[in-house]
Amino acid sequence: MHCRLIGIPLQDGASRLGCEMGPSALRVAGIRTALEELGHDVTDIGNVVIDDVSDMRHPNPALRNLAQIVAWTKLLTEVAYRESGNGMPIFMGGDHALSAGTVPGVARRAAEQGRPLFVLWLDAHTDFHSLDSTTSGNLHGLPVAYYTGRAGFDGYFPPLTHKVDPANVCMIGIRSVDTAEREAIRQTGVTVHDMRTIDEHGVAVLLRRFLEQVEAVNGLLHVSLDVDFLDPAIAPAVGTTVPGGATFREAHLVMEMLHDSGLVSSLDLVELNPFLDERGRTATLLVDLTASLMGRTVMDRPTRSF
Ligand code: 5AB
Ligand code: MN
Ligand code: MN
Ligand code: MN
Repeated sequence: MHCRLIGIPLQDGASRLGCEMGPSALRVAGIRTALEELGHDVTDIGNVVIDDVSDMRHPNPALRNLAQIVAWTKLLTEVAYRESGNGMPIFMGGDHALSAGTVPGVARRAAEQGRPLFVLWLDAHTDFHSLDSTTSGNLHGLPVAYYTGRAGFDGYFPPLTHKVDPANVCMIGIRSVDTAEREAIRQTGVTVHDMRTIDEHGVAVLLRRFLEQVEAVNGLLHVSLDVDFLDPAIAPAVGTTVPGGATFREAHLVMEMLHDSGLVSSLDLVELNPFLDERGRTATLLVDLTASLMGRTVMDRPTRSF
């Protein structure tokens, strides 16, 4: 596979500074070598950055860095569209606001290929606020609402040419949902597997069901991995830790099954805040999870097994 590494030093969507160092930490942790060792051919296109922006006003006074995030969204939609035509893009964030650009960009590519796009959202949070409903004002809490076409973004964010059908979005790992998000998400067809559901059924059953759905219609699959999907005990380098997250083996199993499915066409690695890390262990874990997704196994397996 030809992998395209894209650094996105974006931190304006989060309240804590430090995500802009994410791409560097992933490079230092050896993401390129890990992929090359698996036989992939890798191009690192470097970091992309926005130009200076002027202010943008909105009735919600809580909103932070709206003009910046709008500029990132426009830029990243273009970059994601372009790079998804050159191989498999791996978007190295940067905070989760970047998915407001990467997902619409790959959605446009999928539509051109006549294939539906699916999104696997691995996160503690649903990121389903509108510009009006967020009370923190942190725009990394909005991307899913935007790319699925929730109302309230018009006149601020770029008009969506290709929205993702909410029925094609599956969230796993959820354990922190604001009241406004809960109401809004209930009215969509988004599948939300919270941690209790994982405890009761096991992550493999839930993921297999979703992968079968993607495969049945020859879909493309975008995976968005927020560091806070993982339990903070194994992944401390994130500003929004929530206890009770995915374990080391649950996370690797998800990645291994994704690899076996052969369906993944693009990946976000987001919310890594190296300033909060302990000797690079979270960055290293993200690189190892990416390697599992791209084919690293303990033993050869006789058949594919998702
Ligand atoms: B992340 C919260 N819902 O809106 C908000 O880390 C958290 O990209 C958002 O999932 C977390 O501020 C955004 C409380
Ligand atoms: Mn998130
Ligand atoms: Mn999160
Ligand atoms: Mn976060």
